[in-house]
Amino acid sequence: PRRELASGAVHVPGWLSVERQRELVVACRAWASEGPGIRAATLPSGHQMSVRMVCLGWHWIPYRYSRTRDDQDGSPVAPFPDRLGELGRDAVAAAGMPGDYRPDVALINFYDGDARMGQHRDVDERTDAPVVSLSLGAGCVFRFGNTENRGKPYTDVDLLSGDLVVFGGPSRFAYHGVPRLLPDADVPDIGLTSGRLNITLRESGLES
Ligand code: MD5
Ligand code: FE
Repeated sequence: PRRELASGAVHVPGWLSVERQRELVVACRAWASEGPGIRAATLPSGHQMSVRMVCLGWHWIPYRYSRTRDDQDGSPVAPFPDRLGELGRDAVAAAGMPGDYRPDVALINFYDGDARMGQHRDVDERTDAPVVSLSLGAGCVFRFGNTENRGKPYTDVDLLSGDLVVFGGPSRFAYHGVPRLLPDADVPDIGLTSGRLNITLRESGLES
């Protein structure tokens, strides 16, 4: 069952099996503990994000991509795994979208109970290919906005563990954010005792 939130934005609740969710949590733990580890990025304002992030393929720093972890120890970013490319292609197909999909970046966001993400647009990629979003663990309120400004109109959607959302077409550059997490109760046993993980897959459009 899939639901169009807006033109080009498709929500597939429970797309990931519990087994797949467990495997992804294990993988995220390994990615987050490799090299300099997971970090909360610092914005140009000097504020630190409350979300902690680890990147594969390209390292995101507000507001650019680098092959090296320039705001950590400068080490090369970990490679983008083939199996995430396959997962991304499966996801875009499940959303009913046509075309090749060749993601080369994964951004893995970890939200503890107090973390949130303010309204923003994802404009650091050099393509208009869709963004694939996979949610694991605690649910959240996802605020899906408009393409004009941070404010209204917006729609609040609950994203739960195992949910897929693909943002393409006219929804690719909409404002969006995560104002809060939902209570941890009712989260399936996937090896994540608290907090939320979100994996996004993207095409950077950058030269390798
Ligand atoms: C999250 N992450 O739940 C979200 C999921 C981020 C981020 O926002 O930048 O890491 S991705 C949601 C998204 C991506 C691209 C476009 C749109 C939403 N959109 O047009 O609404 O941690
Ligand atoms: Fe975003």
